[in-house]
Amino acid sequence: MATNRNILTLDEFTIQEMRAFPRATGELAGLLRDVALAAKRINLEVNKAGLVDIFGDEGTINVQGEEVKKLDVIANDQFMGVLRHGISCAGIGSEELDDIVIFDDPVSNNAKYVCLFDPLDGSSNIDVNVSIGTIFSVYKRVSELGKPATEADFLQQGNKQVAAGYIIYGSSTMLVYATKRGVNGFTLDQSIGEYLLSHANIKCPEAGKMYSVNHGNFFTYEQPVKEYITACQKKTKDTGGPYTQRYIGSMVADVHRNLIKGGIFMYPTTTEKPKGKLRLLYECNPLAFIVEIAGGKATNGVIRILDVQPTALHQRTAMYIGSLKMMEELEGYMDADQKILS
Ligand code: P6P
Repeated sequence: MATNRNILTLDEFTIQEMRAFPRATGELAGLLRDVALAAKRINLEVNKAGLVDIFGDEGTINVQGEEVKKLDVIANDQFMGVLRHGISCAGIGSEELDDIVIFDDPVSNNAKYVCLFDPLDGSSNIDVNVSIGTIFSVYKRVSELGKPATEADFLQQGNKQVAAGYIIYGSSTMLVYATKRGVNGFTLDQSIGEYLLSHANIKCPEAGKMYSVNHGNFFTYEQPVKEYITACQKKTKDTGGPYTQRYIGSMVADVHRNLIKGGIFMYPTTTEKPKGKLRLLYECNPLAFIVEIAGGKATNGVIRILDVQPTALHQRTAMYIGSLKMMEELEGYMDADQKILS
């Protein structure tokens, strides 16, 4: 396929963005370049994951004499490697690691940013060839430059993010990232190994007709959520239903679809998971940042996801995210319930 010279690569785009901020140091652009490089390498591993059985099961030694690792671990190692050896990141928090990792070397201690990520969300779907994703979140440090990053750098509210994004490994590999200036999507052109700007200035449709939830947990959801889900299935004047139900079981894929086409994704608390299943810092905050910059909304059922004050690296939360009007419909049921309870 001839490459259209008018389509910006990710690097060209981030450099163009830097020109809008003469005081920009290029550190954030560098961090995004590091993330994009790691994602290219992960993409190669994801694409051949189906072949692992030919080369040997996880934990065994494959025909190349290498230990076969879980894809989550490979992805985590890739991100940690590029960020540790870059110049923009002072430390990371990862779904795969119990604690934050502070890079604590002279260059990293002078880096402005810290990064949190879920290296491979939905990885249980790999063996059935369903789309999976990487989610990342970038904060400007609050700790003193020149010294090692601290836990406080990572436990900031989501509304303090300077950038957030995801890579979806699906029918194509796409990197979507947001800063306060907007949300942009880049599709990987494998023939030249470059991400090309394919979805400029993404806006989340204000209304949508798709709702995404695990119906298997329906009877454990709180009453307002059950009422909203039921309304989605009925044609009523206020919901405009019946809607289409789509649930991939990979949050990046479900949220990406809703970001582009409109819709709502819900992962409520359940009796088994009274604090929710999804992780606040490296799953919900970055996706909430992206969707809100694109004009959508994200809450935990009580307040904005981005306003939750984190207290722990791996804390969980309920998550409701998507098109503004669908979120407002859902909140209508929640508010009505609160009035009854109050
Ligand atoms: P359930 C994947 O494991 C994940 O963290 C999200 O990507 C996904 O939306 C959710 O869990 C699916 O969870 O309980 O419906 O299988």
